[in-house]
Amino acid sequence: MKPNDPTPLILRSDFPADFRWGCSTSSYQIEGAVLEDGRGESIWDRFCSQPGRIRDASSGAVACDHYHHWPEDLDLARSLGVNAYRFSIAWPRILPLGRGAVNEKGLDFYSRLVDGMLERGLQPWATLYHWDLPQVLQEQGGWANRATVDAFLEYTEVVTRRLGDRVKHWITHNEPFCTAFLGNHEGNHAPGLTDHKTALLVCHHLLLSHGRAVPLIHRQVADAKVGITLSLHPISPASDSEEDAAAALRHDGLRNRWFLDPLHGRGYPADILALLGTDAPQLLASDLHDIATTTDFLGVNYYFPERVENAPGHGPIATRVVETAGVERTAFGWEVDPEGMVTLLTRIQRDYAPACVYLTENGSTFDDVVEPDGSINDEQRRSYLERHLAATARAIAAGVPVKGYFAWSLLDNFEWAEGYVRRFGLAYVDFQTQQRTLKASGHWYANFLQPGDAEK
Ligand code: IFM
Repeated sequence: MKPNDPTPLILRSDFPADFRWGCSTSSYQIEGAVLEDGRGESIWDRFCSQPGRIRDASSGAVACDHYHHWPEDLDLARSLGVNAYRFSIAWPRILPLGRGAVNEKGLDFYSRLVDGMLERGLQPWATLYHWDLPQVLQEQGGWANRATVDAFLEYTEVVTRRLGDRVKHWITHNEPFCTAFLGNHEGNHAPGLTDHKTALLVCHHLLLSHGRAVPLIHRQVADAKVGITLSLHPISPASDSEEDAAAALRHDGLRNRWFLDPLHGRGYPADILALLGTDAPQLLASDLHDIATTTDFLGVNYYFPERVENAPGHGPIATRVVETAGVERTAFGWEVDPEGMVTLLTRIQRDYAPACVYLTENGSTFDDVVEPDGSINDEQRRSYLERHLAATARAIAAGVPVKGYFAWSLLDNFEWAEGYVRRFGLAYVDFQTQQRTLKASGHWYANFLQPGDAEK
């Protein structure tokens, strides 16, 4: 810290010595090179090619061109002082047709990337599915087709066989809520469908594929640590009314418990099943047993809380998320609520007691301004980061076994339906020149992680 900086809210030394510090990225959001080295088409390539889908009519075709800039990007991660790097693997690079013929060049890319991490002291954390399904599988029904579960296992087997000697930390899925509901009910993510029943079936198959992949990864990878990453929200009623209290419970049922309950051996929540009626997925006998497989950690992505009101006629669970006036928000409109993270984590611990928790994503988007001297003084993002790290420490003090924190994201990147409008990076990316510049938030994180070094 410079001498006149305000007293820090939190220090690295407030965390356990073995706490894991990282940053996160995902394949389609940064890699680009979509036509290179035998990569097949993904559902996001197809979705982006459809007019009106992406806010700035862009795509991940080039993105951060990480496929070519990865050594520089790993150097950047190392300069932050993190000791872990979370990335995802693009299924269409490995199995361009979804299953069958393996594209060795795709595997070679991730093998080089993993070696690059290890050379720089970054523990690799691989996510197998961060939304880029091979398009050819979508044409056979995508995740609504139970056969996609088998295809995922085939893909998992191929990837873990090649990388499992060096990658020990595996995340099966990133945010199955988004894959299922944004992609198949709300239609604002690939593949762009708008059917609730389909979304529920997709969701079931995602969870099933997770449950079946975990033992497979353990068989393939000695000393593997395997988990799933969920996007979860603390949910509260918009008013003191009994109707809103009941609505908050229902909303929590579909948004949080729908995932946490079956993963922890309780099956799907009965109150929500009753409301879904014939939309509920049809299960085979062993499905719930398979989904409830033991995991080594739960990945939690925390961004914002949700306040909910009763909304008769608004979908099967009749709830609506309302915006509270006068609260701090990011440029996305997401409420900034570090204490909400403590509420969420202590609730997960109380109700589910997972083996341990990693915050696999947390971050914010603001409208960055590049100063004439080239610097980016993103004080709001810096403050967001500091306050959420302080919240993480409070959750640990409250007894939640949080073992690591991964900032979202290392780089500004392709933010899905928002295109390049939303910047989440600790490093600014000039998408014309591909120049990376660490923002003030990135410098702050490096300073936090390496006290003393940042002023050298
Ligand atoms: O960019 C996304 C990421 O892919 C998944 N979690 C939320 C981030 C911010 O929206």
